[in-house]
Amino acid sequence: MTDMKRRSLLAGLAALPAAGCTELAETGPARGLFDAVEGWHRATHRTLAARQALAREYTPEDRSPDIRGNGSLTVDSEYYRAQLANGFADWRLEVRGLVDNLLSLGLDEIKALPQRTQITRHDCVEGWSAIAEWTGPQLSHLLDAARLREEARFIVFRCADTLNGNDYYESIDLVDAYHPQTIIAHGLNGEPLPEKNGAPLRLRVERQLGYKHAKYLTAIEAVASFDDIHAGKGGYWEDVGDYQWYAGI
Ligand SMILES: Nc1nc2c(c(=O)[nH]1)N[C@H]1C(S)=C(S)[C@@H](COP(=O)(O)O)O[C@H]1N2
Ligand SMILES: [Mo]
Repeated sequence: MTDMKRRSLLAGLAALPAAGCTELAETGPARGLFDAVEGWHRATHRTLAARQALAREYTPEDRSPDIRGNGSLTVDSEYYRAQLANGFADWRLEVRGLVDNLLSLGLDEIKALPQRTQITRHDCVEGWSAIAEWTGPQLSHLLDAARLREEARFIVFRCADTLNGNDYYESIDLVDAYHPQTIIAHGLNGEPLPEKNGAPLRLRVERQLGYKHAKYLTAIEAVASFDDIHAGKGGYWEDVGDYQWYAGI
């Protein structure tokens, strides 16, 4: 994605009506159109601003005593078991799909990027919440390094586990992908992620419900649509369980 496109995405569209248009719209029927367009810009800007707002962050004392695991708590594959036993020394995270610069990153490289630490609340639709401290690079750094293409509209997260025989995966749009609290976490409460919570890497996307926070990440994929991915609804639970794709909180 170019800087231009990113800036307009992130700054909103409110600044668009240009001086020339204002003059044309001063009087007559163009006025109504102008008002409508301006109203649309304002509404778009408001929606975007709401989506960019930060999730609440907490203090260390607020942290829950334990972060229970949910969904997959372990990964069966031989590859994963060997990596776990080896401290994930050879684990790779790919950043691929609609990018100009395909990346394959080891944990050390991910830890060498600028890091963000945040204490946030996880909300699972099954009716439990937990507050924890998460650490990792912002997803925006990875996407910028991979140079997202213009056609990219969604970011898909591929995982190492299967649930009921299906690959777990998830996806978010670019507003959430570039949200400052969207990180690829390798740390939980100052320690490496335990297996039950998604070792060695999991998504934290703090303005979304729990099932969007993909664990056991193997790849981050930029796509234009979900049509060719599993059942086409953009995520494991969206495909099999009728959960909404947009799970904003
Ligand atoms: N790969 C993978 N990611 C996943 C799941 C899963 O089963 N597999 N479960 C999801 C659900 S429903 C929730 S609530 C959170 C739970 O995260 P936790 O296990 O760290 O509590 O992970 C989400 N991400
Ligand atoms: Mo969940």
